[in-house]
Amino acid sequence: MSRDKHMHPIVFVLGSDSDLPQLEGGFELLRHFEVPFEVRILSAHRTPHECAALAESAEKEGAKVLIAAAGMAAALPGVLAAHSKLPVLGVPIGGSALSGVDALYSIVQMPGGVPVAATGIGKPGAKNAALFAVRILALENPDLAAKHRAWVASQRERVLQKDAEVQTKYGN
Ligand code: RP5
Repeated sequence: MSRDKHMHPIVFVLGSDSDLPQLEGGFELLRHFEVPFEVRILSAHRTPHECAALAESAEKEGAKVLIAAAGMAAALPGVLAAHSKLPVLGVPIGGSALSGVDALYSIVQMPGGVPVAATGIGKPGAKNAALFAVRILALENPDLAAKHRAWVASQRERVLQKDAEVQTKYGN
């Protein structure tokens, strides 16, 4: 049986299962958009060969975007980008002695020629990585683009509702 096209379009790779709680918001958004995704735990330092193998096979197996989340000396996004031509989004994980700034600096300081798009640290970064991936997929998926537009509109409505509530409460 051919092994082509058996990965979901979005593949999360986490450096450790201890990173999972910071990614949940991103998973939730992709469930909302009904975009299939999968989650792997592979470390650039602890499982370097498996990381390279996943990145090298991801494109031909159907993945479109790799989201790599890692903390501390966060080499994972860069290693995946070095072994794949897919777009790689890097999410720095917080909670280290340096509060995730270590991971942020590791992820944004890629040498020229090996691109990784870095998000903010932790939970907001995970949500934005998911939304960024949705935007990439929506370029060639009008239904997903429409769902994304509706989600942006609902976000606007939520803020305007809060604005109306505080204006009432504080008698503006
Ligand atoms: C990184 O080291 C992982 O992404 C994680 O954020 C951090 C600590 O990993 P554990 O020691 O909790 O497995 O590679």
